[in-house]
Amino acid sequence: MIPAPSRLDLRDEPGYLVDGEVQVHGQPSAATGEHYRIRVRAHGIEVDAGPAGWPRARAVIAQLVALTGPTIPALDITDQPRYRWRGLMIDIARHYFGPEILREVIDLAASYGLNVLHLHLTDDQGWRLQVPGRPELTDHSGPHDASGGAGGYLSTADYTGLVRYAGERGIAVIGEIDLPGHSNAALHAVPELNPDGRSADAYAGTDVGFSTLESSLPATGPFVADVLGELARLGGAEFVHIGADEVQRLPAGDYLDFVAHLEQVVADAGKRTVAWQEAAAGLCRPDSLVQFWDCRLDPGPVIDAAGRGLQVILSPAPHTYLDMKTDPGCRLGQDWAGFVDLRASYDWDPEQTVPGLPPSAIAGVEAALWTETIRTRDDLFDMLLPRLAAIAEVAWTSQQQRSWEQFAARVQVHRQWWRERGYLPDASGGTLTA
Ligand code: TNX
Repeated sequence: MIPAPSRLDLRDEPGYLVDGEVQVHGQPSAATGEHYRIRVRAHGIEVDAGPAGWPRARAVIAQLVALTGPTIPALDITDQPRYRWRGLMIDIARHYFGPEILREVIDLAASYGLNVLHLHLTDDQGWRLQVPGRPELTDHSGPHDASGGAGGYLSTADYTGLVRYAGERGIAVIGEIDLPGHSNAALHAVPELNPDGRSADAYAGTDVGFSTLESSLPATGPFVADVLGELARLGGAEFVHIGADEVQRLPAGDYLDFVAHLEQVVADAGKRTVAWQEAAAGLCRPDSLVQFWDCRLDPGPVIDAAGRGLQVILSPAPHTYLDMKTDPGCRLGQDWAGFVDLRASYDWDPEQTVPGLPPSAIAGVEAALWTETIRTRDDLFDMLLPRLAAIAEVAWTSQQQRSWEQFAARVQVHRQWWRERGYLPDASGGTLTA
């Protein structure tokens, strides 16, 4: 047993994570990937990792120190993730959450080995990313939210600051500008995007599907190129998310043509496209990704897209939608996909989620926290925990190595850690012990 350090500085360079009595040494190996090995011995902690494995090893050591108390048992851990896409989506459009809270979210996601933070930046209720050259977007559609309260937006400096902060923790930021639907904030801010040339009213509410851009209007092409181009320029990942969900106001053919156009704009900006499931039949490039979410829809187009070489991210709502209530008494959330309790978020197999989808087409798993009913920082963490830990384990660990009973027992230990880190109020264990 080795005395735990009194101080653990996770910002240090790989190789020396801690000072004091426990040292970490080892060099990044030449192999690619996120694998790592940790050996805790009397003389210190040895880490060996692939180039992307260091943040994972650091997070595990931090967990060990936090959870095992004043001594760390001698042990060996060798691990690598099941899936290469392990994401969390946060909707900052319905209710705005700024850089400070998002950094806390990044820290939490990093603790559980996630590697993608997907930010849903625009929707009917608000536009949350500064776009230089188009100040009207944030001037007119930044200042309010889905409940008529004050909104906010990320400046380009805020955004690139988050990209950097996340990157230091092994997390890529994927921005989403939801097009052509979920676009009332744009239609409100930019009159020329409306067929009658008049600004749409601002929208505070939670309906979906009522707004769309029209590709036939002269202002639409330049608008799309500007906003997607800016997102691509801000960097953070090789991907840009174009949304493309729930468009009820366009004929199917026009919608799919619009998707193909958006995908081309993203490619012209040097990035790969991610789009929600509805867009599957419109995506033409095999390097694009489809994000599955709605188990009620025909999965045929998603399976066909996989047949064309596209990879699929799995966000099945009955398992990964953290805006769903956990039970009828849950004070926050919706229930259109049923109740998503801890077991529902843990006890599922990505390979069984879309019947007919080959396992080789699965890029990974992403949890989603939509914020129609989530207004405060405490609401946010109350819905994230403990279910995010469950989804992280689904994304990280092979099916055979997972056990609901063992996980449920381990989560109890983590609750105290979350309280100590301020994610949960002292008396709370998250949504499930309300
Ligand atoms: C569906 S999932 C939506 C969102 C809502 C969410 C609420 C998806 C791509 N679209 O616009 O916020 O349900 O659960």
